[in-house]
Amino acid sequence: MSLVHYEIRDGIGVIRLNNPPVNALSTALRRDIQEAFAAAREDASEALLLICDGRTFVAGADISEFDKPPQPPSLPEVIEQIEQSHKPVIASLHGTALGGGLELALACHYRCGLASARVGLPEVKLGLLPGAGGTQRLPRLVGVEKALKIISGGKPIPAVEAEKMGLLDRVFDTGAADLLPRALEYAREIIDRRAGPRRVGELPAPSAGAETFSQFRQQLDKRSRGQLAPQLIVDAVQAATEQPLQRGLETERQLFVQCRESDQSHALRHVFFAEREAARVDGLEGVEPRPVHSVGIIGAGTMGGGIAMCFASAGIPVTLLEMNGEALERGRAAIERNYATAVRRGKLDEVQKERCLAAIRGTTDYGDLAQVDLVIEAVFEDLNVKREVFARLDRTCRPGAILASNTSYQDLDAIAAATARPYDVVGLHFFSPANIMKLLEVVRGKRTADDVLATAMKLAKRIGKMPVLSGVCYGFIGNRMLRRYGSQAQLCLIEGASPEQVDGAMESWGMAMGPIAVGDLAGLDIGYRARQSLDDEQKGDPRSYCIADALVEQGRLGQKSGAGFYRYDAETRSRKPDPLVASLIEEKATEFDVVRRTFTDAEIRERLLLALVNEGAKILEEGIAQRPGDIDVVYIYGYGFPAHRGGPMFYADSRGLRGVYAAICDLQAQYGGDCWEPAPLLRELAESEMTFAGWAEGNRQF
Ligand code: T1G
Repeated sequence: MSLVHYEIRDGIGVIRLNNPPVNALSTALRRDIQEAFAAAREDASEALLLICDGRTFVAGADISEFDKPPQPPSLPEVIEQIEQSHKPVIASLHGTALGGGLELALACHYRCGLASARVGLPEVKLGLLPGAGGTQRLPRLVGVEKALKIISGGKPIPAVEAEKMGLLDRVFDTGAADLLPRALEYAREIIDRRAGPRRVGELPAPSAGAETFSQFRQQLDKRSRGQLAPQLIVDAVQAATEQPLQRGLETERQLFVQCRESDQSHALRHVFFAEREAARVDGLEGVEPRPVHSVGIIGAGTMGGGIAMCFASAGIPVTLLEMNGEALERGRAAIERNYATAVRRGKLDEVQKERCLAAIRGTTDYGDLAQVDLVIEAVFEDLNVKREVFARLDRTCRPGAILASNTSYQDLDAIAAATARPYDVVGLHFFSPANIMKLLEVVRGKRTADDVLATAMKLAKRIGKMPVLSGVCYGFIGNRMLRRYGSQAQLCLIEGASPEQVDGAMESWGMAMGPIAVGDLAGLDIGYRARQSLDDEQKGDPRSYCIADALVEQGRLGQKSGAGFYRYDAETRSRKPDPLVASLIEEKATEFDVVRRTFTDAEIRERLLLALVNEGAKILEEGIAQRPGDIDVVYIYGYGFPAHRGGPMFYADSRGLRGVYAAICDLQAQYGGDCWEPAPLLRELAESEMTFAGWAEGNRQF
């Protein structure tokens, strides 16, 4: 059955695409488009209108086809056929016309659409560049500077802004139901004024001096360090200024293939699908979520306030409870400051800010939580405190209300046991700052009901979070792996590396921030306090926390106290090495009889990354995480792992598990300790020449 419907209405040939869910340009759709345009070439239509069914105009090439051999017709062929049409072709946009979708629209002679539509070339987010003329046609329409920013940034542009820059010719401020009639009117207008085809490819080649490109490359070096696609995008756009269209299109194609075959693009395409798969809980298909129309939050501190903002910004009324009026006031003031910052940064306007603030009602009375659909506890990270809160919620909240804990480490089953309704209890582990960080670990207790889980996963998307399911263990997925990673970083310090060498090694590899600086950012006192409630065995190797504890005892808590492992500039918060810390590290090495030595960056990376991989493999085989891709999503969105390296588990697969396993055995022989006890799953996969992804695929088939 064709994915394209064609009919002539008032002398206009309407070509309507219908390839759910996002009209991605699959091989079948490209073929059907080509046939529809061939048929329309000789019929009585005076102009052609390209429009889509469903929620959006074409959202791009079909990403799932990139790992398969290309099938004809290629998108450039289809685009060439459209642009060469002797009848005027009008594209009618709604939803998100992205990537190949926008390139399809650029092949048309005129572009109209809904004011609510957005257009963009997000290929760079997949480690790609526009491969169907975007780097050649866009600069001809909007100029080189704008084209470089749009393509290397990958962000969608609202239709009204696109119209201002000449990317769209007409914008309709109306609803989706009116799009077709308005687009037909616009097509009729073009016919009546005998405007004829207007080919973007025939516009004069854009011009820009060589310094435009060299300056832009320098800017890129800062913000997309080590990434291939942004650099090749500049090459492609520069070709548009130096070569005629056909030659420029060939150059673009070569650069596109180079990106598509790159490890970075494979990694980013893996992340694209892993994010979406992580939101699915195996076995929950068809389970009906419970409705959530109101939320209660306990604790108006940094976390509670940030969580309140997530719901208020999604239009869900919040009752924010604190122990007393003063604490409530402090919490509310912090929320107001955060919203004011968001307005200053253009993330929302004053009206939206006021609407969000009005959605948050403060109280000190538990009784005000009696009717809410969901309560999230974000109180002090102490099991007894949390159990008391849950026992009280159990007595207060209506039957069917979901009781969630934002705990980072405590045993969710022990918290649930404080209530008579453990099936209503779930973990919702937000990451600080909760109103900014996308990751949300949804923790499934032993007795969490399926519909409670389904509610949590759906609600996560509604508040703009990236949900990943975790089982119950110390630290769930992310913090459990972070503990291994952080310990290795500390051991490298006491054994001879400096804080700036450890952080430099990881940041030059692509981590957003090095582990030592991360500790200073979060606050060294958090780990210090958490360790007070652990026995020596639970604390682990004292060499991995003795330096941090000594710093806390000297009042050096990290950025918030102006000094931690580094000294911080009060204004810029930029970090500087501190000789006092270097001496403290030497003292601790002596105290623990550690003979210090020099480190290479490669050795630091090997220890920190393989610690993540080995713990991730243990988390997988214990069933704490559903899939290796889920672990990748956690580490990219919660801990700054470079997306263009795919996440810890994808990185291990791309290295080859035999080599990874052998390296971990070597580290075990050199250092011992349970960190380097190879995960049995890793050994098994290494011996059978498998990957984590292959293992997950096999699991899915059962
Ligand atoms: N190809 C294949 N599947 C896609 C897809 C695509 N381009 N976009 C979305 N899907 C699937 C997605 O996996 C999910 O599947 C479902 O659609 C709903 O997506 C030649 C080379 C359009 C803003 O990068 O940004 O064109 O999980 O959950 O939140 O130069 O999807 O339901 O089975 O994200 O409403 C460029 C990628 C491609 C756009 C909608 N285009 N997509 O968001 O739904 S490369 C993109 C998105 C290219 C050309 C180049 C979003 C969305 P499932 P969803 P959503």
